[in-house]
Formats: sequence, structure tokens, C-alpha cells
Amino acid sequence: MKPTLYYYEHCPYCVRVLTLIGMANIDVERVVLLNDDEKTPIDMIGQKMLPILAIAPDKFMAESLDIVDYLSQMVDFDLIEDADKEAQVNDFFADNRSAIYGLTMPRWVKQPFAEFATDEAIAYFVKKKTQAIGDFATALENSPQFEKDLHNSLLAAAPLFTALIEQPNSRAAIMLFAGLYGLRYVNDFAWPTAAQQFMQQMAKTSGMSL
Ligand SMILES: N[C@@H](CCC(=O)N[C@@H](CS)C(=O)NCC(=O)O)C(=O)O
Repeated sequence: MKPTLYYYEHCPYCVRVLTLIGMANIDVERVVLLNDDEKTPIDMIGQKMLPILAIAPDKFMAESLDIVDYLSQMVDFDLIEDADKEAQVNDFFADNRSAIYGLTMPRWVKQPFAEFATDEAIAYFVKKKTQAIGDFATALENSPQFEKDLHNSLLAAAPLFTALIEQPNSRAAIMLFAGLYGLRYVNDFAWPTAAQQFMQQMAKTSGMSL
């Protein structure tokens, strides 16, 4: 059975899997669920969380990195694992979570993503994520400060970007790219050079458009 990926277009964890799929040219069925569809994921894995990979009837994987590992093994893709780099990437996102989500979530909800095809799906996302980041309109007003903070963090992380440009086929590079991919809707964001080169190279390697 060809694996089926259930995902949201906005979701950074889903983008990890999509990046690997593009990079390694993996043949997978794709299904985008409506954001307010709780039943489908809960029936599969017991919680409302994507991505999910269906690998057999009644057999599902729920963690993005497990899915990345599984699919790369399936096609013999040479995926580099580097615990130290992955920890650096996780630290970067832990430090910049509010700026990144403050910039991305209010913009995602305005995109023609399949998960937001109905008013109910949009309302579900706004309500749930407002609990996480606060009022979306206020977050948009705070964009200049978020952009400034994030720019400075990306600049400080230049050595990580420079190192991972050399390892696009690594879990760390996929994690870093996927976590920043949602920022493409922030018009005129001042990307520092190393970060921008990294994003452009990963986009090219994976066929994900920026
Ligand atoms: N541990 C999971 C995290 C996945 C995750 O947080 N997915 C988010 C979307 S980005 C989700 O489905 N959240 C529930 C919701 O948005 O309703 C993984 O890495 O796959």
C-alpha cells in the first residue's frame, strides 16, 4: 500500500515531511484535512494532531520525525542524523517561538490553504491559536518588533545556517527549514544573508516554493 500523508499546509511539522518527500522524490498520497476535523485524526491516532502517515490499513505514524525517518528508510535516502545540530535547532525555535508564531499564525489564516476551506475551519484555528499567542490583530500590530527580534536571532544563528547549508539532507536542516518556511508570508522580511541562502537552497533541493 502506498503511504498516505494527512497534513495541514500551514503546519511546520507537516512541512518537515513534505520537505523530505520533495527532496527524496517519494511517492506518497496526500490528504489535507479541514482544520476543524477532529474525528479523522482522533479515529486514527487518538488525538487531534497532524501529520499522520497511514502505512497500512489501521497502522498509523504520528510523529513528524518518525515519519521522516520511516520514509527515508523506505526509499534508501541518505538522511544525516546529528543530535547536536538538532538540539541547536530545537533551542533556536524554543527561543523564538513567540516571534515566529506571532508573525505566522495571523497570516496563515488568510491564505487559501485547503485546511481553511470553510469559515468553521478558520474560526476553529483562530479560537484555538488565540489561546496560544493572544489576539491575532494585536500580533499583527506587533509585527515590526517580532521581525526585529527574529532578524537578530537569525543573524546570531549564522554559524548554524552556514553549517546546515552543507547538509541539506539532514534532519536538522529539514527541521530548521520547516520551522521557518511559514515566514514566507511576511512581506519584505529582512532575512540575514546566511539564513536566506539556507532557505533558498533548501527550497531548491526540495522543490518547496518560497
Ligand atoms: N509531535 C508532533 C507535533 C505536531 C503538531 O504540533 N501539529 C499541530 C499542527 S502544526 C497540530 O496538529 N495541532 C493541533 C491543532 O492545530 O489543532 C510532530 O512532530 O509530529
